[in-house]
Amino acid sequence: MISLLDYGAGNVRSLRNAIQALGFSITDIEKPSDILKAERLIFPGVGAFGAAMERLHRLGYVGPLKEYLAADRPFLGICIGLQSLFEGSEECPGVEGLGLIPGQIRRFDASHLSVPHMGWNDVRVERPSPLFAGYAGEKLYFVHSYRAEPSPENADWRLATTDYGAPFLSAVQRGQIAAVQFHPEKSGAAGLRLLRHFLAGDEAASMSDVGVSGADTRFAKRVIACLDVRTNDAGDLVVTKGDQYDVREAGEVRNLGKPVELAQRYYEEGADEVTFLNITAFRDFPLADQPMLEVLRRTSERVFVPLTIGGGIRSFTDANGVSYSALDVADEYFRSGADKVSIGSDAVYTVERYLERGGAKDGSSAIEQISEVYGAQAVVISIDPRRVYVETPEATRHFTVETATPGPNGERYCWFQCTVKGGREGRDVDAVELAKACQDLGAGEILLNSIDRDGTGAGFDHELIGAVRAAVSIPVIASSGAGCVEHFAEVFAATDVEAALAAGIFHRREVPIEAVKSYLREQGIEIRA
Ligand code: 1PR
Repeated sequence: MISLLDYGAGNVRSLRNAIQALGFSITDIEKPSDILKAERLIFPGVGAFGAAMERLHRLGYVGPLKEYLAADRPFLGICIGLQSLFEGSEECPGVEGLGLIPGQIRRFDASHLSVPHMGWNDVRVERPSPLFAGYAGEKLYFVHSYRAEPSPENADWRLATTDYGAPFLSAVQRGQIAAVQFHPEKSGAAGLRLLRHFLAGDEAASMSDVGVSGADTRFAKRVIACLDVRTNDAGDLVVTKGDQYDVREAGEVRNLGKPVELAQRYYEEGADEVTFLNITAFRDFPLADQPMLEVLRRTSERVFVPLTIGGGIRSFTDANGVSYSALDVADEYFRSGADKVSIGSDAVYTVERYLERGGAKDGSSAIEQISEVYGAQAVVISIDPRRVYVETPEATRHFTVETATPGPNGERYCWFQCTVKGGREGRDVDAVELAKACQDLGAGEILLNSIDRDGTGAGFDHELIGAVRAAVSIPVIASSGAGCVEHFAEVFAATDVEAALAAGIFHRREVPIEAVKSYLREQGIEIRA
């Protein structure tokens, strides 16, 4: 029997799904005394260090947890579950950790790294451990802004390290207590294998089968499959695909398949993440959209890489006059299996107000509220920009680029106008200022579309992507326009984005995900195999 220390802050649905998919059942820790009764305890810490420790204290869990750990009983910490074993964290100065491992958790240096460290990286296993039995050096999925550095004081805990700027502890273990900074539940087959070792209590795994990996660890570029989902005229929820955001052909909504089946296919074909965009959610109340939530639930039971969902994340008052906050909507998406939520139109309105206030935060936005509870890494901003051409940079207050593809009247400059409602309405905000403002408000990643390139197969808009990439330190996903494998290598080389996303070429089976990955590998670009 596996006991799960879910203290009710954040999203552990993915972990529950993974444990159940591996055939184990879970008991929830509901009161302090349950901790000492546990046979095997998993602590999937989520959100911020301070909030996690504060909850543990409030629930009376700290004492029993320390006793459980002091007795060297089977324990697996994940992410904040690893960090909480230390004495404290720069994330919340003054808040005490469990203090089992000496030292402090510190933030990655965002002056020369994208932070959060979000994506697939190698793990250098430094000594044999049954946890890593059979580990063949596969990349594992990380998402965090703070990390523990290896030091002489924690040397006896050090199990694995990973490089991101400098080495950090990606796994620790002493006796029966282990913790990992990556997310095994989101790390595909390799992560599930590791999780199974802990769940099954494979302490006796044959030492000849214990993997110790090589010297270098390398962070991978991500390849993401995107599914635009909406209800067609027959009332079925379908994956569709626009041509510059127009999803109708001969009056009908294009139907490119069933959302759950397609998502599962992409997982099996090697997608590093899967994104669903509920493209008409701006019209309807998303919590009434039960089929979409059901799609998410079913997908998360069989897809073990990160899942993002966007569309309709905003506050809302329903027909009965009951008000829901954007956080309520996001809660429901997370409960249904999302690992990240993506905010489109609402981010544009938020930034308009933020700019009116002269760039001051007031805590009222969906971005701030969701990132406060779930962490910055759970909040993606989906930007839907369209080019606006001008003769000179002085012709607009917006950030312009000199473009290699001049406008219809030969204009040599353009800016990138943010739109809302699926591209239907342009606003007086540009993509660069939007990205910067959203980063300041607490977003953890930018999904950068281009209405001009969407569905054209003409390649990514490097001018747009380069401008946004240079303006923020959070990860950026290039989107719109992928037509062949070369386009992925080109966008990674030209803009240094962390991820590239495509839809049409995958749905129509024109370019399989494996082909993209093998081409990137041939070009010397690091990817997850
Ligand atoms: O505004 O918070 O409700 O979110 C709505 C979300 O739905 C936004 O993320 C917005 O991008 C998306 N959306 C709205 N309308 C459309 C449409 O197509 N009519 N889809 C739409 C945007 C863009 C992509 C697409 C890439 C790659 N889809 O993500 O997948 O352009 O396509 P390609 O590889 O085929 O070129 P809110």
